[in-house]
Amino acid sequence: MRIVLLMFGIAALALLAAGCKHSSSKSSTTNLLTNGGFETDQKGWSGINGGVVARDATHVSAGSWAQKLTTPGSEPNEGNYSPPTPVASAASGQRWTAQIEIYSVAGGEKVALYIQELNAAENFLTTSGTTVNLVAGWQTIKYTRTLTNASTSRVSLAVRTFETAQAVAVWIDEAKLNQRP
Ligand SMILES: [Ca+2]
Repeated sequence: MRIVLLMFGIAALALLAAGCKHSSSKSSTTNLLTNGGFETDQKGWSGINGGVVARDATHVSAGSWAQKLTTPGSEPNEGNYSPPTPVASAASGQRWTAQIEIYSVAGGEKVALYIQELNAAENFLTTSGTTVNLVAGWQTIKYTRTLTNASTSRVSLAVRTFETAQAVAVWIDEAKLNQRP
């Protein structure tokens, strides 16, 4: 009887864990970036260097909502960055991939997709990425990096205008961060 009760207890715990929104269950193929689809809100996302982010439904890759990123064009490197907090298991030597769907109305913008390494206090340490000249419509940008900073314990994703000041309005959806084996 004790064994049966114990098994029931384990099953109940497993159900509780499965139903918990903050479950830390992870695998190498799981998207570890929370809220990359913007379906409810854009909690955790921020604009930086004048970049403004807003939940928007004008152009959507999946679901009903995307993020509209607007930059003023005052300087290069205007854009956004993602919430790093849920990705707490990053470490130097690990290989990570960032991926977004991004929409340009007419094309011509030059943007960078970055993986940012942060320490436990969420201070930025190392940023690296890939640059793309956008074409009109939806396109996928993907970037893989092996983390290098010994103090890295978190990663986040960022989209920025690159090299020159550009006033842009683009839409971002299906943002992902995956740890690769
Ligand atoms: Ca979406």
